[in-house]
Amino acid sequence: MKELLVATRNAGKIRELKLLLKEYPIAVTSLLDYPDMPEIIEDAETFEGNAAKKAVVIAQHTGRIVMGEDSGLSVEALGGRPGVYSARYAGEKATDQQNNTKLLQELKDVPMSRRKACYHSYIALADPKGVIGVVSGTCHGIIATEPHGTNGFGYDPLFIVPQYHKTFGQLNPSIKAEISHRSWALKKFKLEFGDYLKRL
Ligand code: ITT
Repeated sequence: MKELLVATRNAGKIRELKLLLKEYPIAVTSLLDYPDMPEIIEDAETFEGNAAKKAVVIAQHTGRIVMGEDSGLSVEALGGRPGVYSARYAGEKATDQQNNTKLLQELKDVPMSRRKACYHSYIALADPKGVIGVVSGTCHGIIATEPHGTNGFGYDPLFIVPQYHKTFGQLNPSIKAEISHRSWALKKFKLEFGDYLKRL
């Protein structure tokens, strides 16, 4: 079977990307399948820059076409933080739970009316010559005052989806696959770069 290598070590992302790409007859693999790949320093100031860097570093190392995804949460009352630092919000090796605790702490005096947030996903495709393209998607929500549910990953137990009055932690993964930032980015990706997936 043909293979698409995604330059990520995040198991939650990999699970979602596999579900979102399931109509293609390709095996979606990640850096967890290739432990000897180089470390990628995420030093760009934008999601787009980091997504491109992940894809290019691994494409140049492997000589293959590679997908990179950079994502995060922007909270209005925090001026857009944690943003590109979402994975390391509570520290360099922070767990999802530590990041969620920090977010709740920072928002402890903020009323529901001011807890608007937005997830962003940027997906890049690269070959050894460089970036082929980058697409993005967003998903709007509200940050809960305590965690609910265990589905998803990252900030999902705190991310209330207004149309369902539930967090992504509570909602079925099939619903997240229809409306998430990652799913919107993937929809664009399929329109713009679907041919690359067929020619892998
Ligand atoms: P890779 O760089 O290896 O892909 P990472 O976890 O470091 O893994 P990012 O730098 O893109 O990935 O950080 C994304 C963080 O944003 C992630 O760790 C979560 O904290 C948060 N995040 C992104 N998408 C999310 C989602 O769908 N649900 C919950 N949290 C999400």
